[in-house]
Amino acid sequence: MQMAVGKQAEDLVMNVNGDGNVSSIDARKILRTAAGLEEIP
Ligand SMILES: [Ca+2]
Repeated sequence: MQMAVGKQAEDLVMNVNGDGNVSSIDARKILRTAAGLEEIP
């Protein structure tokens, strides 16, 4: 809930798949990207 109000900038950074919200899918994608398994388009 805090992310929805006070962390908009961080929210956009973490929304790597561009669906408008940050979820475990984004978190997983970030981890995979960091590990070199996947690229952010
Ligand atoms: Ca997302």
